[in-house]
Amino acid sequence: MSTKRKDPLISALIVEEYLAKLKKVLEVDVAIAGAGPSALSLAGVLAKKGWKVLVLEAKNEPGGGVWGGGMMFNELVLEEELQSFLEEQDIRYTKKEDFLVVDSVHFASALIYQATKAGAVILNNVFVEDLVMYEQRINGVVINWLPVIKEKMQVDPLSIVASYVVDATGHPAHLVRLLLKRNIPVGSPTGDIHPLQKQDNEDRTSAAFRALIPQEMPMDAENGERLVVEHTGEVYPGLYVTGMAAVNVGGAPRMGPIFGGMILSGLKAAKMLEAALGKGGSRDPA
Ligand code: 48F
Repeated sequence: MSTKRKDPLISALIVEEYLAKLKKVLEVDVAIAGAGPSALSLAGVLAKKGWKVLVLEAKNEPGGGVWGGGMMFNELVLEEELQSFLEEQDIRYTKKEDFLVVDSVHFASALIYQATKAGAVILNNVFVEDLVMYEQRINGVVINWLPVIKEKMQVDPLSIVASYVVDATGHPAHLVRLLLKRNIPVGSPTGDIHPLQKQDNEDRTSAAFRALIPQEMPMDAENGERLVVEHTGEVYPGLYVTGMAAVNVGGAPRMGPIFGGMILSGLKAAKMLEAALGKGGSRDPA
């Protein structure tokens, strides 16, 4: 048996592999902020088609709002039309009425597994703190460790260059908010300017403006599920929104523990991005 200590070797293996992985994703086709259900379905589809996809998740666990089901009863509901999606992802479900019911832990882990198996890279504990912008177009993200942000440490970030960036940060719509804060006009995919920016006399230093007043309305699952898909799309050159971020930009009711709309939003974003990427060509297809 070797007398060499295992501990430094274990550390070296981790450092080497992580740095190699990080180096590979410094330039990607699509960088997605947030790893909720819309991001994971989007990442899975694009990665499967050979695009280089990076998902950046602030928390330790990817999956966003999926894990807790409805009020911690860890089951979720999806519309019947998601049956083929669940089958493709190898997710077990129970069919009841017009709905499909899934175990939320099984659902979250399957989405993560399928996206990473397809080749998407997920970096967790990484917070997207800003955007890269070249000539009036979003061209990447600025990242830092979540603890650096939480502790308000004065540590400069690193940048990732991407052909397209997706705001999948859910309720905060963090990337869109970064533009609004700087008074950069953000449209909704349906063509409207964000309501906050329509107000000529808006006090742009007000807390409300800085917080980006959520456009999320009280619960109405039926309309929420339809509108989250409708509001999915490009809101600024190079920047797309999906999932609850799209709801908060376009305006729609919340929908609670029904998740078909999130998946359909991710799949719609995948289709749009694929068309856009096809025109520009991949930086480095897998
Ligand atoms: O909110 P979230 O699950 O995203 P989603 O795809 O799905 C929404 C549903 O889960 C649910 C719902 C359905 O009725 O309302 O809420 O829109 O996940 C968003 C993820 O983004 C991460 C956050 O930790 C979460 O996992 N996130 C938020 N801001 C950042 C971020 C950031 N600046 N950088 C990196 N990750």
